[in-house]
Amino acid sequence: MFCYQCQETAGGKGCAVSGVCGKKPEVAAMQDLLIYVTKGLSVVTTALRTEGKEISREVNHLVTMNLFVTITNANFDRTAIIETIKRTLDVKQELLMQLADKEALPEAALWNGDETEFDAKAASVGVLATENEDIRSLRELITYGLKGLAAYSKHANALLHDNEQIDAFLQDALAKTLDDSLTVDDLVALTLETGKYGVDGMALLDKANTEAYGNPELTNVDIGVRNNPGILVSGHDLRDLEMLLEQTAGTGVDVYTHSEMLPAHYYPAFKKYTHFAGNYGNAWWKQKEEFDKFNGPILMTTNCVVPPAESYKDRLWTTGATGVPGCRHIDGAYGEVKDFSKIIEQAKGCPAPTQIESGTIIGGFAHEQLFTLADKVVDAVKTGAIRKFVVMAGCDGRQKAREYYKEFAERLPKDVVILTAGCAKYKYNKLELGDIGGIPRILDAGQCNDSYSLVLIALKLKEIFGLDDINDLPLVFNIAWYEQKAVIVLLALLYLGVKNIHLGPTLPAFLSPNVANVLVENFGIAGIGTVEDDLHLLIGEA
Ligand code: FSO
Ligand code: SF4
Repeated sequence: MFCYQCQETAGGKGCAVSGVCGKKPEVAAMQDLLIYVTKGLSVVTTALRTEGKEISREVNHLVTMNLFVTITNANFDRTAIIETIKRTLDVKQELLMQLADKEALPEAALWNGDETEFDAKAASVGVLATENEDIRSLRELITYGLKGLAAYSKHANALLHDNEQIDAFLQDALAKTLDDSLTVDDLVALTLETGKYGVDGMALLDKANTEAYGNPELTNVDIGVRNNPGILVSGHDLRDLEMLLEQTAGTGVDVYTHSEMLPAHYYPAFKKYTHFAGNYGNAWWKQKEEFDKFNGPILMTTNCVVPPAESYKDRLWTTGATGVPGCRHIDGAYGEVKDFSKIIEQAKGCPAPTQIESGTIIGGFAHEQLFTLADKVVDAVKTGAIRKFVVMAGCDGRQKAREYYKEFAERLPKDVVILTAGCAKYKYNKLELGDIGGIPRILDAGQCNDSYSLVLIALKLKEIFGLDDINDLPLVFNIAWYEQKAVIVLLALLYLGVKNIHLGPTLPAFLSPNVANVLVENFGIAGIGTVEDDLHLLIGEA
């Protein structure tokens, strides 16, 4: 196997023996093959569009789901991935029959095989199949961005919002990662275009979420526990959470959020559920310890899943793109109501969660909520009460080096405000950082995809201050990344012209020295240094 798509990749270079995330070579192989056949399918759908034929939503959804399955920490179930490969090949064969011009199709578009051939094929189609390291780097950068875009699209699709342009781009770009005639410059341009669609994808999801559940608002979320049995919902899929809240109402079972599901509490529509108890635990990587103590069932709606300990394996359930061998999976197509009754039955027989924390955390500062505070914020900037904003969005992870982010937040001067989104916030969202004239010093917009809100806020401030360039704002970016959703957020920021982003705790292993140089020279991307140096560099602290 060879995988280097996430920040925790072995030795900062690549997982070649087994994944640091727990992905075994036999699963990695099937993920490589799934990507390959999905790229093949995308060549065919793109060619069909060129011939004026329409591609069905089901096919668009198959592509996004396949990419989502291969995101870090989403799916460890080889059998389920094999079934998905078979289905993708069947769909592709059908579509190939509709294609008039089959000349010049790449091998991926034509390849077909049965299960006995999958492992042999997988061995020749992984990341290292592209020999030129710059082309490989750009192809992977684009593919990872597309995985993130696919994940955000999938959540919008689950709320019955679709955007054919996004799907068409996604498939066209996947197809282009197979095209040997594209140069480094072509691929750099495609990388930025991927960022444009990243913005569109996040906008689509924002619209889907806010139309369904209202605009997030300032909310205090309880982090303690109640006395009833509970179900813990993790991941990013708000529609899954909604269905579970509906089905648990009146059953005596409470529902808690975990990690990236925390922002669900900020949406008005979920506040009516009196059994929606609070948030339990921290970022994804602490789940082994925390799931054990939760005592009740846990539903993983997306990544980040850590292969479970035996002690709670029978309480871990997956749905959507996620899968863990030996854990039960709940199916359900978009628009269908999933049946969570078995999880609820299990919960009824479980003890209440063990309390691990107490108190509340505050959040809900997505675009509309912040716009209502705009006057206050602008005044605070004008009077100098707020010196700077620092965007610290992104992911948390297990590496010690990430302590940097906690320390950076703690040591920020008192006139600096943190804008955050994603699970990165768990490094500092329980610190007492206080407020500036009633404006909390940590403004949490929501999930990683709600980085879109942070962009809207920045654009609004730019307008209010009458600036021509977003980079002239008193705003700096110190972002943490882990998996491929963070890649699409980064590409979206680059597309919007944001410069001098600091990205840590380490730069991606999949950036070749030349590609990294392009990012440094054109966008001023940099890694992180010591807390001391970066406070000086970013905030101007002596
Ligand atoms: Fe975190 Fe995992 Fe949201 Fe990621 S839970 S690491 S960037 O999936 O998607 O922030
Ligand atoms: Fe390694 Fe990350 Fe790939 Fe897992 S997802 S195999 S940890 S690079």
